[in-house]
Amino acid sequence: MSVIQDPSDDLSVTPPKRWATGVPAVTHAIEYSLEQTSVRRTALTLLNVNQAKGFDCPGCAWPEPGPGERHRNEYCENGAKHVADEATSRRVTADFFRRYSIGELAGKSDYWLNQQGRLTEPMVKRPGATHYEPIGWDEALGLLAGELRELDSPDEALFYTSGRLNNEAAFLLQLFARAFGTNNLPDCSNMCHESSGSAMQETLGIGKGSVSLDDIHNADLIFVVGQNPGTNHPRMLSALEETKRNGGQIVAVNPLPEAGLIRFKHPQKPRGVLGRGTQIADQFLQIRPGGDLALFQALNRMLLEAEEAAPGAVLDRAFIDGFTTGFDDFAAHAQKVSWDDVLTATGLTREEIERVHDRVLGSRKIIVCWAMGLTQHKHGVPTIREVVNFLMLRGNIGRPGAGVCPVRGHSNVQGDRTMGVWERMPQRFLDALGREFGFTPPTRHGLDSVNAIRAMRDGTARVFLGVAGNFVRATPDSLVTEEAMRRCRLTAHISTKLNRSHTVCGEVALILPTLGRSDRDVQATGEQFITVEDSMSQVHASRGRLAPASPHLLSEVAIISRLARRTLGDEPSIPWEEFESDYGTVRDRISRVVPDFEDFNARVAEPGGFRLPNPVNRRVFPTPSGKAVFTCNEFTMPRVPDGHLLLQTLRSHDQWNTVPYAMNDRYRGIHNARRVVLVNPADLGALELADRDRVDLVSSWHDGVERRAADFTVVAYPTPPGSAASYYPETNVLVPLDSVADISNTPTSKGVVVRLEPAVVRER
Ligand SMILES: Nc1nc2c(c(=O)[nH]1)N[C@H]1C(S)=C(S)[C@@H](COP(=O)(O)OP(=O)(O)OC[C@H]3O[C@@H](n4cnc5c(=O)[nH]c(N)nc54)[C@H](O)[C@@H]3O)O[C@H]1N2
Ligand SMILES: Nc1nc2c(c(=O)[nH]1)N[C@H]1C(S)=C(S)[C@@H](COP(=O)(O)OP(=O)(O)OC[C@H]3O[C@@H](n4cnc5c(=O)[nH]c(N)nc54)[C@H](O)[C@@H]3O)O[C@H]1N2
Ligand SMILES: [Mo]
Repeated sequence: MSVIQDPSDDLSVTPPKRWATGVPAVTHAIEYSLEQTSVRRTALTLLNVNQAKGFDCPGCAWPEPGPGERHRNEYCENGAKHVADEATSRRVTADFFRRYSIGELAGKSDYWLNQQGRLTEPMVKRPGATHYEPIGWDEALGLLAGELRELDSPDEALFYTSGRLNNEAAFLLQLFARAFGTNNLPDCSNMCHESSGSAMQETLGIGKGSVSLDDIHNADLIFVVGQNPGTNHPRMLSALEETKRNGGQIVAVNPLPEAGLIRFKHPQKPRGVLGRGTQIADQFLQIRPGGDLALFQALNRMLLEAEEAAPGAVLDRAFIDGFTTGFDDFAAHAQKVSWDDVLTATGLTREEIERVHDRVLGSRKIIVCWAMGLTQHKHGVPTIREVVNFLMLRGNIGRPGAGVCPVRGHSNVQGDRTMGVWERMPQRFLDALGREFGFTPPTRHGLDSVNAIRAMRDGTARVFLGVAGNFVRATPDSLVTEEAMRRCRLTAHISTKLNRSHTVCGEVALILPTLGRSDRDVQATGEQFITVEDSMSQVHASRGRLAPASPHLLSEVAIISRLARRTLGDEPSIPWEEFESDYGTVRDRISRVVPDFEDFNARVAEPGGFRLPNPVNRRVFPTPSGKAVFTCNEFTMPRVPDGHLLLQTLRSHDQWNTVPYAMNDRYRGIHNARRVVLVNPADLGALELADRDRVDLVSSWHDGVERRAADFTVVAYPTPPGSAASYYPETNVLVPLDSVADISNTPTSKGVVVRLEPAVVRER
C-alpha cells in the first residue's frame, strides 16, 4: 500500500514569472507522470491525449484545432498532469479502508487523499460504523435505490454532477432524476459560469459562447478578462499567439500580473523553446477586483460620446436598429456613470482607459473572453450584461472574428448542460424528453448547489448522490456544508479518486468507483466511446485506451443505468439494460430529444466531430422579443470597510480545482506551501503586518458568524491595494453560504471581505 506523506510546509518565495509555458513546463508534467506510473503508461497516455482517435483531455474545455491542424502533442503541462493523475498506478484497496477510520481520513489533506491513487471497489459505511467496508455492486445499488424509494418525495433527493461527466452519462442521469420525479440536478456550473449563462440567456437568448477558434485567430482585438490562461487554459495561449501573428491585439484585465498574460513560450515550437517567446498582452489593466462593471460602463459611455462627436462613425446602427431592443434606455442610462466612480472602482487611470478606447475604435472585430474573475462576484451577472452591451454597440455579435467567449472550466461542463443537467431546463426540453420516453417530467424547478446545501441543512433533502466532483470542497461555507451533508440519510459518490467528500458521510455512505476518461470501456456489445462538447460547442468522441484501474470498476453509464433499474423497476419505455450495453442507443435517444443532435451517431463518427450551431452567429436571438437586449446596469462596486481586504480565492498552478497536485504555484513564485495570502506591501504597512507573518483570515459578513481560516503566511505581492488572494479550497470556509451573485446564485468566491488577525492557533 502506498503511504504518501504531506510535503512539509516550507514556504519559499521567488519573484513572479513574466512568461508561461516553455520547456520546464513539459518537464514538470512528465516528472509528475513518472511519479504516478510507469514509463510505458506515461507514453501511452500522452500519445493519446486529444488525438482524433484517442481520448479528450479531461482537463479544461478549451477546444482542439481541427484534426489536420493538431500537434502531435496537443496537450499542455497541466492537462498532462491531470491525465497522469488519473492514469496513476497507485490503488486504494479494501485494506486501505480497514487501516484508516473515516475520522482519520477526514483529518487528512486534500493532497494526501488524492495521492492515495485510484478507487478500486465499491465501499459502504453502515450506520454507526467508523470504517468503510467492501460491498458488492448489487447490494450497493440496491441500498441506494431502497433509500430513494423510501423518501417522502422525490424532491428529497439530490443528484450533483461535475463537468467531468460525459454526454451519455449526463443524459441518462437527468433522465433518471426526472423519471424518478425531481429536477434537483445541482452541478458545478452553479459555482462556475452560471453568471455567464444567466447574463447571456437574458441578453442574447442562449447561454453559450459564440466564437470558434478561427474567430479567435482572426480577431482584431481580444479582451482576456478575469482569467488566468497560463495556468487554467494553457492551450488558449497558442491561439492568442496566432491572433497576434495575424496582427490582432490583446488587452488583459486582471488584478494580478499573471505570467501567461504577459509572455508566452510555445512548448512545441523551437522558437518557443529558445526565443523570448511572444508578448501576449499589448495592454495590461491591473484592475481592482470587482471593477470590471465600471470599466465596461466607462468604455460604453466613451463610445456613445464618440458617436455623438462623429455621428455614424462609431456605432453599428444597422445592427442596433435591426437586431436589438432597449438601446435608447441603455444610452440614457450610460451617461450617468461618473469618472470618479469609475476610477475608484477600477483603480485605473483615465489615460489607461482612454488608450483601450482608442484600440476599440481602431478594431472592427472584437472578442471578449472571460472566466471566474467576472462570474464569482455579487454583481457578476450585470458585469457580463455590460460586456454584451459593449460588444453590441459596434455590432461585434454574429460576425466572423467577433463575439462572446466565456471560457469554460471542466472539459464537458458545457455538454452536461446541453444534455439536460440543469435544475431549470426549459419546458420544450422536458416535453421532448417526456414524449420520447412516455412519462411526464416534473416541471417544478429543482435545487441548484447553494439551495441543495440549504435543503440538506434544513432536513428537506435526505439522499445525496454526487456523480464526479468533490461537493464538500467545491462549495462555500465548508463547515455549514459538511454539517448539512452529515444530516443526510445517505450520501453516495461515483468517483475515480478519493476526496474529502467521501469522508463527510450521511448515516449510510457509499463510494462507487468508476472508469476515468483514459480507461478502456468494454460493455456487452464491445468497446464503447463517449462524447463531450468543448467550450466552443464542438462535439466529439473520446475513447479510453488504458487498462482500467481495477476489474471491479463500472462505467458511469453502467452505474446510472443499473441504479435507475433498481429504483424505477423495468419499464419497457426506458431500456436501461440496452443503454448500458450499447452507448450508441443512448446517442440515438439524444438525437431525438436534444436540439441539433440529429444523426448524432453518424456525425460524431467523423474525425473531430461536429459543431453545434449557435443562432447568435446568424443574428437570430431566441429571446422573448426575438431581438438581442441592451440592459441598464446600476453602477456598483465591492465596498470594503477600513482595516479589511477584499479576498479572491483562486487556483494555483499545481491543482485541479479541489485537488492540489503539489504545493507549488511556480508562476507566482510560491513554493512548498498553499496556506499563503498574497497582500499588497502598502496594505501590510497599514495593517502593521510584515511579509511572512502568520495570520488567520477572518471573514466579515452581516450574519455575525465568525468564519476563520487559520494560520496562513503573508506574502507581499503586487495585488491591487485593498485586495488579497489565496488558494481555493482551503479558503472556502470563509465564503458565507448566503453570499451569492444576484440572479445566478453563484457563490462570491472572488469577493470575500476579510480581516487578517495574528495567528492564534498553529495548525501545524
Ligand atoms: N490547471 C488547471 N486548469 C483548470 C482548472 C484547474 O483547477 N487547474 N480549473 C478549471 C475550471 S473548472 C475553471 S472554471 C477554469 C477557471 O479558470 P480561471 O477563471 O482562470 O481560474 P481562477 O484561478 O479562479 O482565476 C481567476 C482569475 O481571475 C482574476 N480575477 C479575480 N478577480 C477578478 C476581478 O474582479 N476582475 C478581473 N478582471 N479579474 C479577476 C484572478 O486574478 C485570476 O487570474 O479553469 C479550468 N482549468
Ligand atoms: N472558493 C472557491 N470555490 C470554488 C471555485 C473557486 O474559484 N473558488 N471554483 C468553482 C468551480 S469554477 C468549479 S467548476 C467547482 C469544481 O467542483 P467539482 O467539479 O465538484 O470538483 P473537482 O475538484 O473538479 O472534482 C474532483 C473529483 O472528481 C472526481 N473525478 C475526476 N474524474 C472523474 C471521472 O472521470 N468520473 C467521475 N465519476 N469522477 C471523477 C475525483 O474523485 C476527484 O476527486 O469548484 C467551485 N468552487
Ligand atoms: Mo469551473
